[in-house]
Amino acid sequence: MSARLTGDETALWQAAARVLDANWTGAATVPSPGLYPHQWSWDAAFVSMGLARHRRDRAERELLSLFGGQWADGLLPHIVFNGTLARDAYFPGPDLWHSERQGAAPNGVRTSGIVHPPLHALAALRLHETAADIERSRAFLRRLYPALAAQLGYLATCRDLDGSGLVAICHPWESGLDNSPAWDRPLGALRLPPTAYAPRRVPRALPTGEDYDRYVWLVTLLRDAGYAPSYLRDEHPFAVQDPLVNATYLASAHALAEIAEIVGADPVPHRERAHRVHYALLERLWDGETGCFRARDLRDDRLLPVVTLASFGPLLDPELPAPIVRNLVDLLLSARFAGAAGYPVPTCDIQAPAFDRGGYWRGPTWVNTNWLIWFGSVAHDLTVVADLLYGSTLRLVRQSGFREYFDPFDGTGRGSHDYSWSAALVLDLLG
Ligand code: 9WN
Repeated sequence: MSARLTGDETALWQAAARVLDANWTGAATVPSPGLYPHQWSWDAAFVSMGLARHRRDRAERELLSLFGGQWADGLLPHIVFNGTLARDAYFPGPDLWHSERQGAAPNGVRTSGIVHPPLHALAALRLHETAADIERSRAFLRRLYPALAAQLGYLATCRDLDGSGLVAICHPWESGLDNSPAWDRPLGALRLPPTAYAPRRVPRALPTGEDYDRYVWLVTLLRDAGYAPSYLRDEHPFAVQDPLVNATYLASAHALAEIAEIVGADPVPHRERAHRVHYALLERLWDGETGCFRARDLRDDRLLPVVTLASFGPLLDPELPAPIVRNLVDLLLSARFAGAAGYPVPTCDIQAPAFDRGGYWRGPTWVNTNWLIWFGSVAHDLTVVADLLYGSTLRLVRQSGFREYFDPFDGTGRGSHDYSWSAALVLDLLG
Protein backbone atom coordinates (compact mmCIF):
# COMPACT_ATOMS: atom_id res chain seq x y z
CA MET A 1 0.00 0.00 0.00
CA SER A 2 1.30 3.44 -0.93
CA ALA A 3 2.19 5.72 1.99
CA ARG A 4 0.54 8.73 0.32
CA LEU A 5 -3.04 7.38 0.60
CA THR A 6 -5.57 9.36 2.67
CA GLY A 7 -7.44 7.66 5.53
CA ASP A 8 -10.48 7.13 3.32
CA GLU A 9 -8.35 5.66 0.52
CA THR A 10 -6.58 3.39 2.98
CA ALA A 11 -9.93 1.99 4.14
CA LEU A 12 -10.96 1.39 0.51
CA TRP A 13 -7.60 -0.25 -0.23
CA GLN A 14 -8.00 -2.58 2.75
CA ALA A 15 -11.55 -3.51 1.80
CA ALA A 16 -10.41 -4.36 -1.74
CA ALA A 17 -7.55 -6.48 -0.41
CA ARG A 18 -10.01 -8.37 1.82
CA VAL A 19 -12.13 -9.25 -1.23
CA LEU A 20 -9.10 -10.65 -3.04
CA ASP A 21 -8.08 -12.63 0.06
CA ALA A 22 -11.56 -14.12 0.36
CA ASN A 23 -11.71 -15.06 -3.34
CA TRP A 24 -8.26 -16.73 -3.35
CA THR A 25 -8.61 -20.52 -3.66
CA GLY A 26 -5.00 -21.38 -2.86
CA ALA A 27 -3.91 -21.40 -6.51
CA ALA A 28 -6.02 -18.77 -8.24
CA THR A 29 -8.80 -16.24 -7.71
CA VAL A 30 -12.48 -16.87 -8.47
CA PRO A 31 -14.28 -13.92 -10.10
CA SER A 32 -16.88 -13.91 -7.35
CA PRO A 33 -17.86 -16.25 -4.55
CA GLY A 34 -20.69 -18.57 -5.57
CA LEU A 35 -21.64 -17.52 -9.09
CA TYR A 36 -18.26 -18.01 -10.82
CA PRO A 37 -16.34 -20.78 -9.02
CA HIS A 38 -13.57 -21.40 -11.62
CA GLN A 39 -10.75 -19.28 -13.09
CA TRP A 40 -11.57 -16.98 -16.02
CA SER A 41 -8.92 -15.72 -18.38
CA TRP A 42 -9.31 -11.94 -18.64
CA ASP A 43 -10.41 -11.83 -15.00
CA ALA A 44 -7.04 -13.41 -14.10
CA ALA A 45 -5.19 -10.68 -16.02
CA PHE A 46 -7.07 -7.91 -14.17
CA VAL A 47 -6.81 -9.67 -10.83
CA SER A 48 -3.06 -10.22 -11.16
CA MET A 49 -2.54 -6.47 -11.56
CA GLY A 50 -4.35 -5.86 -8.28
CA LEU A 51 -2.59 -8.72 -6.51
CA ALA A 52 0.72 -7.20 -7.63
CA ARG A 53 0.01 -4.35 -5.19
CA HIS A 54 -1.06 -6.65 -2.37
CA ARG A 55 0.36 -10.20 -2.62
CA ARG A 56 3.05 -10.30 -5.30
CA ASP A 57 3.50 -14.09 -4.90
CA ARG A 58 -0.19 -14.61 -5.64
CA ALA A 59 -0.08 -12.30 -8.66
CA GLU A 60 2.48 -14.60 -10.24
CA ARG A 61 0.62 -17.76 -9.22
CA GLU A 62 -2.60 -16.36 -10.66
CA LEU A 63 -1.05 -16.10 -14.13
CA LEU A 64 0.88 -19.36 -13.88
CA SER A 65 -2.24 -21.20 -12.83
CA LEU A 66 -4.17 -19.80 -15.81
CA PHE A 67 -1.40 -20.70 -18.24
CA GLY A 68 -1.49 -24.21 -16.78
CA GLY A 69 -4.65 -24.55 -18.88
CA GLN A 70 -3.00 -23.45 -22.12
CA TRP A 71 -3.29 -25.81 -25.10
CA ALA A 72 -0.27 -27.04 -27.07
CA ASP A 73 -1.25 -24.84 -30.04
CA GLY A 74 -1.12 -21.76 -27.79
CA LEU A 75 -4.89 -21.37 -27.22
CA LEU A 76 -5.38 -19.85 -23.78
CA PRO A 77 -8.89 -20.96 -22.74
CA HIS A 78 -11.37 -18.49 -21.32
CA ILE A 79 -12.13 -20.82 -18.38
CA VAL A 80 -9.80 -23.15 -16.51
CA PHE A 81 -12.04 -25.42 -14.45
CA ASN A 82 -11.34 -26.23 -10.83
CA GLY A 83 -11.34 -30.04 -10.92
CA THR A 84 -12.12 -30.36 -7.23
CA LEU A 85 -15.64 -28.93 -7.68
CA ALA A 86 -18.82 -30.74 -8.62
CA ARG A 87 -19.19 -30.92 -12.40
CA ASP A 88 -22.39 -28.89 -12.29
CA ALA A 89 -20.95 -26.16 -10.03
CA TYR A 90 -21.28 -23.77 -12.99
CA PHE A 91 -23.06 -24.01 -16.32
CA PRO A 92 -21.56 -24.45 -18.87
CA GLY A 93 -19.11 -26.73 -17.08
CA PRO A 94 -16.37 -29.01 -18.44
CA ASP A 95 -18.83 -31.55 -19.84
CA LEU A 96 -20.05 -29.12 -22.48
CA TRP A 97 -16.56 -28.34 -23.81
CA HIS A 98 -14.94 -31.78 -23.60
CA SER A 99 -11.43 -30.38 -23.75
CA GLU A 100 -10.10 -33.78 -22.65
CA ARG A 101 -11.01 -35.13 -26.11
CA GLN A 102 -8.69 -32.62 -27.79
CA GLY A 103 -5.13 -33.72 -28.39
CA ALA A 104 -3.83 -30.17 -27.90
CA ALA A 105 -5.51 -29.64 -24.51
CA PRO A 106 -3.44 -30.17 -21.36
CA ASN A 107 -3.66 -33.36 -19.34
CA GLY A 108 -5.05 -33.23 -15.84
CA VAL A 109 -6.96 -29.97 -16.16
CA ARG A 110 -10.22 -29.35 -18.02
CA THR A 111 -10.86 -26.10 -19.81
CA SER A 112 -13.20 -24.35 -22.20
CA GLY A 113 -12.15 -24.26 -25.87
CA ILE A 114 -12.49 -20.54 -26.66
CA VAL A 115 -10.40 -17.49 -25.77
CA HIS A 116 -10.84 -14.17 -23.98
CA PRO A 117 -9.41 -10.70 -24.67
CA PRO A 118 -5.62 -11.31 -24.58
CA LEU A 119 -4.59 -8.86 -21.88
CA HIS A 120 -2.03 -11.09 -20.24
CA ALA A 121 1.23 -9.69 -21.64
CA LEU A 122 0.04 -6.22 -20.67
CA ALA A 123 -0.67 -7.52 -17.16
CA ALA A 124 2.70 -9.30 -16.92
CA LEU A 125 4.51 -6.10 -17.89
CA ARG A 126 2.54 -4.12 -15.30
CA LEU A 127 3.57 -6.69 -12.67
CA HIS A 128 7.19 -6.07 -13.66
CA GLU A 129 6.80 -2.30 -13.55
CA THR A 130 5.45 -2.44 -10.00
CA ALA A 131 7.89 -5.11 -8.73
CA ALA A 132 10.10 -4.41 -5.73
CA ASP A 133 12.50 -7.27 -6.52
CA ILE A 134 13.50 -6.74 -10.17
CA GLU A 135 15.66 -9.88 -10.42
CA ARG A 136 12.84 -12.10 -9.25
CA SER A 137 10.45 -10.33 -11.56
CA ARG A 138 12.79 -10.85 -14.52
CA ALA A 139 12.97 -14.57 -13.72
CA PHE A 140 9.16 -14.68 -13.67
CA LEU A 141 8.97 -12.96 -17.06
CA ARG A 142 11.53 -15.41 -18.47
CA ARG A 143 9.28 -18.26 -17.35
CA LEU A 144 6.09 -16.74 -18.75
CA TYR A 145 7.47 -15.31 -22.00
CA PRO A 146 7.15 -18.48 -24.17
CA ALA A 147 3.55 -19.00 -23.03
CA LEU A 148 2.63 -15.37 -23.77
CA ALA A 149 4.29 -15.60 -27.18
CA ALA A 150 2.40 -18.84 -27.91
CA GLN A 151 -0.90 -17.20 -26.86
CA LEU A 152 -0.49 -14.35 -29.36
CA GLY A 153 0.92 -16.81 -31.92
CA TYR A 154 -2.28 -18.88 -31.71
CA LEU A 155 -4.37 -15.78 -32.32
CA ALA A 156 -2.24 -14.71 -35.30
CA THR A 157 -2.26 -18.18 -36.83
CA CYS A 158 -5.76 -19.44 -36.06
CA ARG A 159 -7.91 -16.32 -35.57
CA ASP A 160 -6.76 -13.99 -38.33
CA LEU A 161 -9.56 -15.38 -40.46
CA ASP A 162 -9.34 -12.88 -43.34
CA GLY A 163 -5.57 -12.34 -43.39
CA SER A 164 -6.02 -8.67 -42.39
CA GLY A 165 -3.94 -8.90 -39.21
CA LEU A 166 -7.04 -8.59 -36.99
CA VAL A 167 -8.22 -11.49 -34.87
CA ALA A 168 -11.83 -12.71 -34.95
CA ILE A 169 -13.95 -13.89 -32.07
CA CYS A 170 -16.01 -17.01 -32.76
CA HIS A 171 -18.33 -16.72 -29.76
CA PRO A 172 -19.80 -13.68 -27.93
CA TRP A 173 -18.15 -14.94 -24.71
CA GLU A 174 -14.77 -14.40 -26.35
CA SER A 175 -15.36 -10.64 -26.26
CA GLY A 176 -15.81 -10.68 -22.48
CA LEU A 177 -18.92 -8.53 -23.16
CA ASP A 178 -21.27 -11.50 -23.51
CA ASN A 179 -24.62 -9.96 -24.40
CA SER A 180 -23.36 -6.70 -25.89
CA PRO A 181 -25.97 -5.28 -28.30
CA ALA A 182 -23.20 -5.39 -30.91
CA TRP A 183 -23.80 -9.15 -31.20
CA ASP A 184 -27.58 -8.90 -31.70
CA ARG A 185 -27.37 -8.91 -35.49
CA PRO A 186 -24.94 -11.83 -35.97
CA LEU A 187 -26.71 -13.84 -33.26
CA GLY A 188 -30.10 -13.08 -34.82
CA ALA A 189 -28.83 -14.36 -38.16
CA LEU A 190 -28.07 -17.82 -36.73
CA ARG A 191 -30.42 -20.54 -37.82
CA LEU A 192 -30.82 -22.27 -34.51
CA PRO A 193 -32.21 -25.83 -34.53
CA PRO A 194 -35.50 -26.12 -32.62
CA THR A 195 -33.89 -27.55 -29.50
CA ALA A 196 -33.38 -26.01 -26.09
CA TYR A 197 -29.64 -26.12 -25.55
CA ALA A 198 -29.31 -24.39 -22.23
CA PRO A 199 -30.87 -25.43 -18.94
CA ARG A 200 -33.94 -23.32 -18.21
CA ARG A 201 -32.65 -22.44 -14.80
CA VAL A 202 -29.29 -20.81 -15.40
CA PRO A 203 -28.25 -19.48 -11.97
CA ARG A 204 -28.10 -15.82 -12.93
CA ALA A 205 -30.27 -12.93 -13.97
CA LEU A 206 -29.03 -12.26 -17.50
CA PRO A 207 -28.69 -13.33 -20.23
CA THR A 208 -31.03 -16.31 -20.32
CA GLY A 209 -33.50 -18.07 -22.59
CA GLU A 210 -32.99 -17.77 -26.31
CA ASP A 211 -29.70 -15.92 -26.10
CA TYR A 212 -28.32 -18.62 -23.90
CA ASP A 213 -29.49 -21.29 -26.37
CA ARG A 214 -27.54 -19.51 -29.07
CA TYR A 215 -24.40 -19.34 -26.91
CA VAL A 216 -24.59 -23.02 -26.04
CA TRP A 217 -25.40 -24.07 -29.61
CA LEU A 218 -22.32 -22.18 -30.84
CA VAL A 219 -20.22 -24.10 -28.31
CA THR A 220 -21.58 -27.43 -29.53
CA LEU A 221 -20.62 -26.48 -33.10
CA LEU A 222 -17.09 -25.53 -32.05
CA ARG A 223 -16.69 -28.64 -29.93
CA ASP A 224 -18.02 -31.00 -32.59
CA ALA A 225 -15.58 -29.49 -35.09
CA GLY A 226 -12.72 -30.14 -32.65
CA TYR A 227 -12.10 -26.36 -32.39
CA ALA A 228 -10.29 -26.77 -35.73
CA PRO A 229 -8.83 -23.58 -37.29
CA SER A 230 -10.07 -24.55 -40.79
CA TYR A 231 -13.62 -24.91 -39.43
CA LEU A 232 -13.37 -21.53 -37.71
CA ARG A 233 -12.17 -19.90 -40.90
CA ASP A 234 -14.52 -21.49 -43.42
CA GLU A 235 -17.70 -22.63 -41.69
CA HIS A 236 -18.42 -21.38 -38.20
CA PRO A 237 -21.45 -19.03 -38.39
CA PHE A 238 -20.23 -16.47 -35.82
CA ALA A 239 -17.02 -14.63 -36.71
CA VAL A 240 -16.59 -10.99 -35.72
CA GLN A 241 -13.63 -8.60 -35.50
CA ASP A 242 -14.15 -6.52 -32.38
CA PRO A 243 -12.26 -3.26 -31.73
CA LEU A 244 -11.79 -3.88 -27.99
CA VAL A 245 -10.50 -7.44 -28.41
CA ASN A 246 -8.13 -6.31 -31.14
CA ALA A 247 -6.96 -3.34 -29.09
CA THR A 248 -6.04 -5.65 -26.21
CA TYR A 249 -4.23 -7.88 -28.74
CA LEU A 250 -2.31 -4.86 -30.04
CA ALA A 251 -1.46 -3.61 -26.54
CA SER A 252 -0.25 -7.06 -25.51
CA ALA A 253 1.89 -7.34 -28.66
CA HIS A 254 3.60 -4.06 -27.67
CA ALA A 255 3.95 -5.28 -24.08
CA LEU A 256 5.41 -8.57 -25.30
CA ALA A 257 8.01 -6.67 -27.33
CA GLU A 258 9.08 -4.93 -24.11
CA ILE A 259 9.10 -8.22 -22.23
CA ALA A 260 11.21 -9.76 -25.02
CA GLU A 261 13.78 -7.01 -24.50
CA ILE A 262 13.80 -7.62 -20.74
CA VAL A 263 14.36 -11.38 -21.13
CA GLY A 264 16.86 -11.09 -24.01
CA ALA A 265 14.53 -12.31 -26.79
CA ASP A 266 13.76 -10.68 -30.15
CA PRO A 267 11.15 -7.90 -29.82
CA VAL A 268 10.85 -7.21 -33.56
CA PRO A 269 8.16 -9.79 -34.51
CA HIS A 270 5.92 -8.54 -31.69
CA ARG A 271 6.31 -4.90 -32.77
CA GLU A 272 5.60 -5.84 -36.36
CA ARG A 273 2.44 -7.62 -35.26
CA ALA A 274 1.30 -4.58 -33.27
CA HIS A 275 1.86 -2.33 -36.29
CA ARG A 276 -0.18 -4.64 -38.53
CA VAL A 277 -3.05 -4.57 -36.09
CA HIS A 278 -2.74 -0.77 -35.85
CA TYR A 279 -3.22 -0.35 -39.62
CA ALA A 280 -5.92 -3.01 -39.85
CA LEU A 281 -7.93 -1.40 -37.02
CA LEU A 282 -7.96 1.87 -38.94
CA GLU A 283 -8.69 0.29 -42.27
CA ARG A 284 -11.26 -2.31 -41.26
CA LEU A 285 -12.97 -1.07 -38.08
CA TRP A 286 -12.82 2.75 -38.14
CA ASP A 287 -16.05 4.30 -39.39
CA GLY A 288 -14.95 7.79 -40.48
CA GLU A 289 -18.50 8.88 -41.28
CA THR A 290 -19.74 8.51 -37.73
CA GLY A 291 -16.39 8.95 -35.99
CA CYS A 292 -16.19 5.68 -34.07
CA PHE A 293 -14.83 2.14 -34.20
CA ARG A 294 -17.34 -0.63 -34.84
CA ALA A 295 -17.11 -4.40 -34.91
CA ARG A 296 -17.12 -6.10 -38.33
CA ASP A 297 -19.16 -9.21 -39.04
CA LEU A 298 -16.89 -11.38 -41.18
CA ARG A 299 -19.81 -13.49 -42.40
CA ASP A 300 -21.30 -10.60 -44.38
CA ASP A 301 -18.29 -8.25 -44.26
CA ARG A 302 -20.33 -5.37 -42.81
CA LEU A 303 -19.72 -3.14 -39.81
CA LEU A 304 -22.20 -3.77 -37.00
CA PRO A 305 -24.57 -0.88 -36.29
CA VAL A 306 -24.55 -0.48 -32.48
CA VAL A 307 -21.85 1.70 -30.92
CA THR A 308 -20.62 0.32 -27.61
CA LEU A 309 -17.71 1.10 -25.30
CA ALA A 310 -15.62 -1.27 -27.46
CA SER A 311 -15.30 1.78 -29.71
CA PHE A 312 -12.92 3.31 -27.12
CA GLY A 313 -10.73 0.18 -26.95
CA PRO A 314 -8.27 1.47 -29.59
CA LEU A 315 -7.17 4.16 -27.11
CA LEU A 316 -4.92 1.29 -25.98
CA ASP A 317 -2.99 1.83 -29.24
CA PRO A 318 -0.14 4.23 -28.43
CA GLU A 319 0.08 5.20 -32.11
CA LEU A 320 -3.58 6.03 -32.66
CA PRO A 321 -3.61 9.18 -34.86
CA ALA A 322 -4.45 12.42 -33.02
CA PRO A 323 -7.60 13.28 -35.06
CA ILE A 324 -9.05 9.86 -34.22
CA VAL A 325 -8.19 10.24 -30.56
CA ARG A 326 -10.04 13.60 -30.62
CA ASN A 327 -13.08 11.99 -32.25
CA LEU A 328 -13.17 9.30 -29.57
CA VAL A 329 -12.85 11.85 -26.77
CA ASP A 330 -15.75 13.88 -28.24
CA LEU A 331 -17.88 10.73 -28.44
CA LEU A 332 -16.94 9.65 -24.92
CA LEU A 333 -17.82 13.03 -23.42
CA SER A 334 -21.01 13.43 -25.46
CA ALA A 335 -24.56 12.76 -24.27
CA ARG A 336 -24.26 9.29 -25.82
CA PHE A 337 -21.77 8.19 -23.13
CA ALA A 338 -20.21 10.15 -20.23
CA GLY A 339 -22.17 13.35 -20.93
CA ALA A 340 -25.44 11.75 -19.82
CA ALA A 341 -24.16 9.13 -17.38
CA GLY A 342 -23.34 10.24 -13.85
CA TYR A 343 -21.13 7.16 -13.56
CA PRO A 344 -19.45 6.57 -16.93
CA VAL A 345 -18.67 4.63 -19.08
CA PRO A 346 -21.96 2.87 -19.96
CA THR A 347 -21.43 -0.29 -22.01
CA CYS A 348 -23.70 0.93 -24.81
CA ASP A 349 -24.55 4.23 -26.49
CA ILE A 350 -27.29 5.64 -24.23
CA GLN A 351 -29.22 6.90 -27.26
CA ALA A 352 -29.27 3.48 -28.98
CA PRO A 353 -32.62 1.63 -28.83
CA ALA A 354 -30.76 -1.42 -27.43
CA PHE A 355 -29.44 0.50 -24.40
CA ASP A 356 -30.65 -1.04 -21.12
CA ARG A 357 -29.38 0.59 -17.93
CA GLY A 358 -29.67 -2.67 -15.93
CA GLY A 359 -28.94 -5.12 -18.74
CA TYR A 360 -25.54 -6.61 -17.89
CA TRP A 361 -23.33 -5.70 -20.91
CA ARG A 362 -26.14 -3.69 -22.56
CA GLY A 363 -25.87 -0.48 -20.52
CA PRO A 364 -24.27 -0.69 -17.06
CA THR A 365 -20.84 0.62 -16.10
CA TRP A 366 -18.13 -1.88 -15.25
CA VAL A 367 -14.86 -1.32 -13.36
CA ASN A 368 -12.74 -3.38 -15.76
CA THR A 369 -13.81 -1.56 -18.92
CA ASN A 370 -13.40 1.77 -17.13
CA TRP A 371 -9.90 0.70 -16.18
CA LEU A 372 -9.02 -0.14 -19.79
CA ILE A 373 -10.27 3.23 -21.08
CA TRP A 374 -8.55 5.01 -18.17
CA PHE A 375 -5.28 3.19 -18.95
CA GLY A 376 -5.49 4.17 -22.65
CA SER A 377 -6.35 7.77 -21.75
CA VAL A 378 -3.32 8.07 -19.45
CA ALA A 379 -1.05 6.84 -22.27
CA HIS A 380 -2.47 9.53 -24.59
CA ASP A 381 -2.20 12.27 -21.91
CA LEU A 382 -5.97 12.74 -21.95
CA THR A 383 -6.04 14.16 -18.46
CA VAL A 384 -9.71 15.20 -18.48
CA VAL A 385 -10.93 11.72 -19.48
CA ALA A 386 -8.44 9.91 -17.24
CA ASP A 387 -9.39 12.01 -14.19
CA LEU A 388 -13.09 11.60 -14.92
CA LEU A 389 -12.82 7.80 -15.07
CA TYR A 390 -10.49 7.57 -12.09
CA GLY A 391 -12.84 9.67 -9.94
CA SER A 392 -16.11 8.10 -11.06
CA THR A 393 -14.82 4.52 -10.71
CA LEU A 394 -13.69 5.14 -7.14
CA ARG A 395 -17.02 6.88 -6.44
CA LEU A 396 -18.87 3.77 -7.68
CA VAL A 397 -17.15 1.37 -5.32
CA ARG A 398 -17.28 3.77 -2.38
CA GLN A 399 -21.02 4.18 -2.87
CA SER A 400 -21.99 0.61 -3.78
CA GLY A 401 -19.11 -1.73 -2.92
CA PHE A 402 -17.13 -4.05 -5.20
CA ARG A 403 -20.14 -5.06 -7.26
CA GLU A 404 -20.05 -6.83 -10.61
CA TYR A 405 -21.57 -3.87 -12.50
CA PHE A 406 -23.35 -0.59 -11.80
CA ASP A 407 -26.22 1.56 -12.96
CA PRO A 408 -24.60 4.26 -15.14
CA PHE A 409 -27.00 7.00 -13.99
CA ASP A 410 -27.15 6.61 -10.21
CA GLY A 411 -24.34 4.16 -9.46
CA THR A 412 -26.57 1.47 -7.91
CA GLY A 413 -24.60 -1.78 -7.60
CA ARG A 414 -25.87 -4.82 -9.52
CA GLY A 415 -24.95 -8.48 -10.04
CA SER A 416 -22.51 -10.28 -7.75
CA HIS A 417 -21.04 -8.79 -4.60
CA ASP A 418 -17.29 -8.88 -3.83
CA TYR A 419 -16.34 -9.15 -7.48
CA SER A 420 -12.64 -9.78 -7.84
CA TRP A 421 -11.73 -7.51 -10.74
CA SER A 422 -13.66 -4.59 -9.22
CA ALA A 423 -11.50 -4.95 -6.09
CA ALA A 424 -8.25 -5.68 -7.92
CA LEU A 425 -8.44 -2.73 -10.26
CA VAL A 426 -9.19 -0.38 -7.41
CA LEU A 427 -5.89 -1.52 -5.87
CA ASP A 428 -4.19 -0.77 -9.18
CA LEU A 429 -5.87 2.66 -9.45
CA LEU A 430 -4.90 3.59 -5.89
CA GLY A 431 -1.36 2.44 -6.72
C1 9WN B 1 -19.17 -16.59 -19.45
C2 9WN B 1 -16.31 -14.21 -15.20
C3 9WN B 1 -16.96 -13.92 -16.54
C4 9WN B 1 -16.36 -12.66 -17.20
C5 9WN B 1 -17.17 -12.21 -18.42
C6 9WN B 1 -18.63 -12.10 -18.00
C7 9WN B 1 -19.14 -13.42 -17.43
C8 9WN B 1 -19.44 -15.77 -18.17
C9 9WN B 1 -20.92 -15.90 -17.80
O1 9WN B 1 -18.36 -13.78 -16.31
O2 9WN B 1 -19.05 -14.41 -18.45
O3 9WN B 1 -17.81 -16.69 -19.67
O4 9WN B 1 -21.26 -16.88 -17.15
O5 9WN B 1 -21.71 -15.03 -18.20
O6 9WN B 1 -19.41 -11.69 -19.09
O7 9WN B 1 -16.67 -10.99 -18.92
O8 9WN B 1 -15.06 -12.90 -17.59
O9 9WN B 1 -16.22 -13.05 -14.41
